[in-house]
Amino acid sequence: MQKKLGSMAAFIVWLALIANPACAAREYWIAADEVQWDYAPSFPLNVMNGKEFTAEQRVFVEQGIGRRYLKSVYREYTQGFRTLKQRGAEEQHLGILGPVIRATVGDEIVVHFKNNTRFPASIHPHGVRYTMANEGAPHSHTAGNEHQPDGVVAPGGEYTYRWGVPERAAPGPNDPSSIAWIYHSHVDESADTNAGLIGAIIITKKGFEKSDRTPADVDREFISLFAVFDENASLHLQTNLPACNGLCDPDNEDFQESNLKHGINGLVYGNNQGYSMRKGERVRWYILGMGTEVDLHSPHWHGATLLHNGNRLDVTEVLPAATKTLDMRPDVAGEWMYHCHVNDHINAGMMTNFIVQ
Ligand SMILES: [Cu+2]
Repeated sequence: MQKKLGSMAAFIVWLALIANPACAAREYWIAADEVQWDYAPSFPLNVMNGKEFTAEQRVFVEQGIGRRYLKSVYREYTQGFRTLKQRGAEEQHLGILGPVIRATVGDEIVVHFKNNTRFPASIHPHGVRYTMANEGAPHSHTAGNEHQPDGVVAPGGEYTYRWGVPERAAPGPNDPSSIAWIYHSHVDESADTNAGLIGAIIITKKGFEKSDRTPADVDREFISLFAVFDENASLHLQTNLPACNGLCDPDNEDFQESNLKHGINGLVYGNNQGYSMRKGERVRWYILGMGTEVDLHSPHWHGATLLHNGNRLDVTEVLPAATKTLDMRPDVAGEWMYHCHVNDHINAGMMTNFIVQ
């Protein structure tokens, strides 16, 4: 009888656990895939002014390898990696970024990862709670760690990461109802991220989440990665070299310059066309940075202002691997410039438009 009651109690606890949405598993199927990426599909036109690219701009879209490169990107699949998920209109702005991973406090994030690229890869998350086996970064093998898994995945391999979402991964007292963290491959960190293996995790404050974990108090969310993709430092430089015309010496400074892609989500000179919203909406912007010393960016929105943790601004700043969450209430319709305000980066194409209807 005692035993029966015990197993009954265990069954009730198990039932409560699976029925309790506070313990939900947020399950994703994400692969690292090789794709041919185009930084400026509008070529030969610059979307910002509808005119042909100038000689100065052609350095970044035509010279050297040009505008199309082999890259590694994270892509989302249906369960069991059966089919590639197509992106909807609201995800168009994500560009080269991987799928958005969403959760709230108490959830467990479960990411089934498959490496379809020719190099080892991983998913290393920022902010959430992980053990060393779920870190997605190589460990020192000098300290008796030889047999401990680290989440680094060989070409063709698979791995399942499990990440917790405690309070310390969620918005703090001065944050809005959701915040962004970066995830990226961390085998050869610099080469992996320059190859394109990067995405965002959005954690919504407990009590503010909808069933899909988006925040209930905003109408629209956008993510922008301000980063200079350095194709000189990409995993795929050697593979991309045969596509080069003219000046193709990896040691030549002009060739190196042509491989610096100053983009917003990997798109230059207005080619990110997904930032579309309506007047009066509550719009949330998540800004991500990545890169090296040149990656000090100052995103600027024309025609609107934003709130960042209680401070008003129309320009913010972001450094490599840092993130910011800002809220906007657009009040003037228009097609507004949205660009990095660093002069050198403006000239190199770190700009696009956002549209208020
Ligand atoms: Cu910049």
